[in-house]
Order: sequence, then structure tokens, then C-alpha cells
Amino acid sequence: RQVWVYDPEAGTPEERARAEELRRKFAENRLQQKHSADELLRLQSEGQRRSGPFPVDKSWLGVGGSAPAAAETVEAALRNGVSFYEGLQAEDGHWPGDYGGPMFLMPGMVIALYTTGTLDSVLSPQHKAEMVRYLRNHQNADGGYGLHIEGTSTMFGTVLSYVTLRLLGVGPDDATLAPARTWIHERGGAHAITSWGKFWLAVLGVYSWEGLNPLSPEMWLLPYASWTGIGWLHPGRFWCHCRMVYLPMSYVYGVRGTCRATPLTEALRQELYPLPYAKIDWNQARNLCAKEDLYYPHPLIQDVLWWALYKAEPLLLGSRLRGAALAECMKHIHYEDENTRYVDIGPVNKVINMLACWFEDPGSQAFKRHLPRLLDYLWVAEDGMKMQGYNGSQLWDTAFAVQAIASTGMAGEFSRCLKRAHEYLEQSQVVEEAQQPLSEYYRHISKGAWPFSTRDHGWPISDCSSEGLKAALVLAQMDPKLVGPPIPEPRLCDCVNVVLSYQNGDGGWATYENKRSFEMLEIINPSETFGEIVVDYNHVECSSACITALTAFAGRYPAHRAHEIGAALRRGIKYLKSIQRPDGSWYGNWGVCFTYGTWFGCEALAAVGETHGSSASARAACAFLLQKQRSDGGWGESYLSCQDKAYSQLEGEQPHAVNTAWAMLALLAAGYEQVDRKPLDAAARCLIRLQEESGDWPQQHISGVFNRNCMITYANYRNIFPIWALGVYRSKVLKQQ
Ligand code: LAN
Repeated sequence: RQVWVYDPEAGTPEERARAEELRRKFAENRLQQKHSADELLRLQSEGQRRSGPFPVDKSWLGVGGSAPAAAETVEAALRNGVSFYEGLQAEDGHWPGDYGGPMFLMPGMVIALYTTGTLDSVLSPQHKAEMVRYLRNHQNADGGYGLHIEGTSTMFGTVLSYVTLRLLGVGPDDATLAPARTWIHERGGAHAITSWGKFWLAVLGVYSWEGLNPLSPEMWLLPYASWTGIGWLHPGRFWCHCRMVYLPMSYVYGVRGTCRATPLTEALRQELYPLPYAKIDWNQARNLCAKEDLYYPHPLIQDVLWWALYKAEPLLLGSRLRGAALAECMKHIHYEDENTRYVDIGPVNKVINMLACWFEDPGSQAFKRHLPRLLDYLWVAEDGMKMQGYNGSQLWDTAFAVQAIASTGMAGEFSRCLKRAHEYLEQSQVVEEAQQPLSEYYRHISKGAWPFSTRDHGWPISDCSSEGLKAALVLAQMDPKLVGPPIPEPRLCDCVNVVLSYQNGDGGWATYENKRSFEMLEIINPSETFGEIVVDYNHVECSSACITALTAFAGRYPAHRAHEIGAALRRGIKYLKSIQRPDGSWYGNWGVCFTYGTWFGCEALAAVGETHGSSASARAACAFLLQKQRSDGGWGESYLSCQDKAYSQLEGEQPHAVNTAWAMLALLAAGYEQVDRKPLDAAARCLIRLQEESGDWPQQHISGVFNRNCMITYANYRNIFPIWALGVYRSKVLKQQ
């Protein structure tokens, strides 16, 4: 658990002054990036975004002054990089890091705390001060707030940040709030917020429940079986994050769970709208959404569906059927809470589950158990306190870090660090199933899996299991005297069992579960701001991670389920080739973006022996990456790639260390050094130039994404991937000299 506790006595006055100084520097750096984000809109309209090929000066391809970095320089950069990174490791072996980014999470927590009357008992004055600092830091120049820290202003971000600051005690005439309010009013008012925003405002009592499209809890009473036809619409078939968010939302909607009226909620009813509250047309507001927020507009069929449910709602409200539906919802909410030790699958259902437990019974044990686990989601960084996208990225970062450090060939030197990471891996594997019967709760098997964060959280994920398995296998090959005892074989076999179970009929792998419905179901995605949330889709990342884990495992334990693994690999590779884009790239779903996806694509091909020399697919991928390489040797992809699904780089930006590392790793996996090492030499030099004296790399633009449109910070990536890329470069290119 990563829990922040304020200690007024911590550090000497000098240390505190230094920390303040660092914080100022970091915040300024963030804000500079913010300004470039504000310019996005202008740049977009001026057509200054480019997707290459770039008219680059590739003079570095020649000789003079561009000789490859000397082996000693690379070695020193690596040693410096790993020893700095080792300093960030926690005692239990993982690497704590900022997992913030989205701007719509903390408001949910603050509204839930305010509603349940626990704001002051859960958050200390220092928590609140840091939250206010964060919200001040991330305001855009136009007064609004984005969906995420680098995004252009949206109604969702602006209204929720406004409300949060007010609940945290900031007055309406404050220099941050006045321009935010103007931003809202100029666009018609807070009723043009997205549907999730409408939900939060309704809970707080500053928006009418009449203004929501129905979140009918009755959907949980539909039959699940597909032969019934309607069974395809059962929430048990949704992507687990979508299912787990709409579950407590529909409970709270179904009971119209609302905060008591207070002078502050009264004031907000006046501040949020440019017209009198009583004059708002709620029926019309149901489908109102500011154009700034609209990423996935409702198809017509949805409007028809919501209209029908809206008409049915007065009959359902308070009925016996509603009672049965609500009981079914609470059954699933309690199950989720208990099976994640009240952490819950993510930040959104965490706070809404807590609210549901409170509305069910304010004095309940369930509600009390929720409270301390809120702190797992909070994180203080140089820009203030934020709510993170998960309870951390502990396992994920640790699994990558192990592979990165192992690639440097300096394991002996850093064995203490690897040993601790090894212990963390061992401790965080999920060793038992969730409570039975799994199928009644729509849960996939977990035993043997690795989670994204911690064992307490415990939801299994295909690629986290695979990266965990690969890290365990790498460590198992090292001297146990140095890195500790290997994880026993039966536990690795359990993991393989999970990984195999995740493969879908079409050969691909999705995230937490098998694909349970059709892409077509996306037409009922009501979220406006998020794309592709209804179905657990296959992804290049998950598929590649599973393929590379299975090949690594088969290399060490060739007899175990050999036939099945062989067949899974063949189907998996075929699937991956089918989703490679005509330009040779893969679209990355969880990182920015084509450099990330293409790295995974190349790793999977390499795992089955397909490289530049032998595979057209690998050659196409290399050609794509080389075409995007900048004249400074690096790569720098903008997050706009993710939303637009087209490679995007902004004019005037620095090369990005993480993109550069991904592209290098991809080229190295494809064996491009055997064709021409010069692009790799230039990329390595670029990474070394970007490295700071301390051995750290700068935190540049945001690197992670989900559901196409929302970005998320992976602070550890700035260290892990440059180390990994230079490590592989050193062993594959320099050692071959
Ligand atoms: C994550 C975090 C980890 C991520 C990887 C393992 C990196 C990826 O390869 C598979 C998908 C997964 C597990 C993932 C899915 C979506 C998550 C859970 C997140 C990005 C963290 C936050 C996000 C969650 C959906 C945020 C809440 C928002 C909703 C739209 C429900």
C-alpha cells in the first residue's frame, strides 16, 4: 500500500527547503508542458501537426561528429541510470510512482466524502491543501480543465474541478474559480456535462436525476444466456471496468441517492448555471453534451433506447422489480468489495461502491471498511495531491524493471535491488481464486495470475500475468545466492494456465477476461468521452505479452503443455499479423502510441523467430519506425496519436525518451542492427543526451492512455525504458563489435 501521511517533523530545515525548491522546479516544468497542451487547439487548427515522413536532415547517418557513442559512455550511462533508479525502490521491492493523469477521479472521491459527511475525518488539512494545489496547477490558460492533465478544456473536467475546489473550501470569487465559472457559462452551463458528470452532480444534489438517461439496475436481472438473444446485453458480458462502474452507478441511481441540501449545494446550484436552476429543461439536458467533450457521440439507437427507459422509469421507481434489482446489485457490490479487500477494481467503482454501501446503511461495516482504502488511491507529487487511476502500478512496473535491469548485464552489481524485486514478485502473485462460484459473479479464474498493482487488489490480467511470468523466468536463470530463490515451478505452471485460458477464439488476447460479446455492442456505450469500453477487446499488447511469456516459459520447461502452447502461439501470431496496419505499425491501446504498439508487435514476432531477415511483417514494422525517426536520432509521439488513430508529432517538441526507447527496442527485437546500425547508434546517443547528471531521465509528456481518449501517467517509464533500450543496445550492438 502506498499511503501518504503528513509528518510536520520530517527532514531538517535544509532538506525541507530543498524539497520545496525541487517541487517548484518540477511544477514549472509541468506547467511548461501544460502550455504546449494549451497550444494544441491552435496547432490543430493551423494544421501544424505532422505525421511524417519528416523532411529530416539525416546527416548523422554520415561520419564526422556522429560516431557511435563509445562503449564506455553507454556503460556509464547505464550504471548511472540503474543506480539512480535503485534509489527509488521501496523496501518491499517495488517502485512507487505517480499514476495520476485523469482529472475526473478526485472529484468523485471528494463528492462521495462530502455526501457521506466524512470529508473532514478522512482528509487532513494537509491533504486538502495539496489537492487544492493540484487543481490550481492544472488549470488551462482558458480557465477550464481537461479530461486529463495535458488535455484541452472540457465541461467534464471543468465542472468537476470547480465543484471539488468549492467542496475543499475555496470561495467562488477565487482567482482560479472565477475564470472556470466563466468557461462553463460561456458554453451554456454545467448541464452540458457528460453523463458521468451528470451522475456526480445529481449525487451532490446540484443537478436533477430527471436530467439523466436511466441507469436501470434492472439490467442485472436480464438472462445471461446467449440463446435468449437479450442475454447479449447482460452486463456480465461487458468489459469488467464498464460493468463494475455501471453496477454501483445503477444502484445509486435506482435509489436516487442524494446528498443532503446544504448552503454550499444551494450556492452551487446558482454558480454552475447561467440560468435559474428552476428553469432548466431536464428532459432536454439528458442528451446535452458540450462539443469539447464529445469523443463518442450517441448513435440514434441509443437515444431511442434511453427514451424508452426514461418513459418506463416512473413505473419502476419504488416497484418490487426495482427492489429485486437493487438487491442483486448490492450482492455484486459486496462481492467486489470483499474480494478486493475494499480496494476495488478501479478508482471509479471504488468511490461509487462506497457510496452505495452508505446509502444501503450508513452505519454498516462495509462502509467503514471502505474509508481507509481510499488512501491507497491518493498520491502526492510535485504538482500536489491527486487520485490515481488505480491503487498504483506496483507489479507492472516491477516486472518491467526486472527485465530492464537484467538486460544491462549488470545483474551482479545490482543484485540487492533485483533480490528485493524478486521478493515483491513472489509476494504479489495471486495464489487463490476469488470466492466461488466464480460464474455467478462473472469472474474469470485468478489462481496463478499477476495483478497490475497488488495481491490485495487481486484482479487477474492477461498481460500483467505474462510480464510477471517473464520477470520470474529471467530471475530464475540467475544465481539464487544473488537474487534469491526462484518461484516454484507449480506456481509458474498456474500462471501459464491462466495465460492459456485467456486466449480468445480468434487467437488474440484481451485484458481481464475473455471476449464475451461482439464489437457491435459498442453502440450502447453512453459515456461520450471514452471509446471502446463496452467489450473486452483483443490488443496487440496483451497478445504480444502472452506470446512472449509462453515462448519464454516453453524455453525453460519444454515438456509442460507443449502441444497447447505451440498451437496458442501459432494462432496468436496469425492474429497479430492480421491487425498490423498497412503501414507496418500496430496501434498501441495503453501507451502513446504507435511506437508502443509496434514495440509489442516486434517482440512477439521475434519470440517465434521472425525478424527483419525472415519476415515481411518485421520488415514493414522497421520501415514504419525508421520513417518516423527524427533528425536528432529520437522519436517523439504526441498523445493525439491515440485519439486520432494516426501517428502524430508536434512541431517544436523535444525527442521523448520513452518513445525513443520503445522504437529502439522494437528495431533491436527485429534485428535491425544487422541491416544497419546507424539509426540505433543515433537513438542511443539521443537517450544519453537526454539523461540527467543524476542518472534520472526527465519526466516528459504523458505516456499512458486508456479508452482512446484519456491519458495516464506512468512515472516509472522514464527510467525503465531508456535503461532497457540501452541495455539491449549494449548487448546486441556494442558487444558484437
Ligand atoms: C489500466 C491499467 C493497466 C493496463 C495495462 C496492464 C497496462 C494494459 O496492458 C491492459 C489494460 C490495463 C489493465 C488498464 C485498463 C484500464 C484502466 C483500468 C487502466 C488504464 C488504469 C485505469 C483504467 C480505468 C478504466 C480507469 C477508470 C475509467 C473508466 C473508463 C472505467
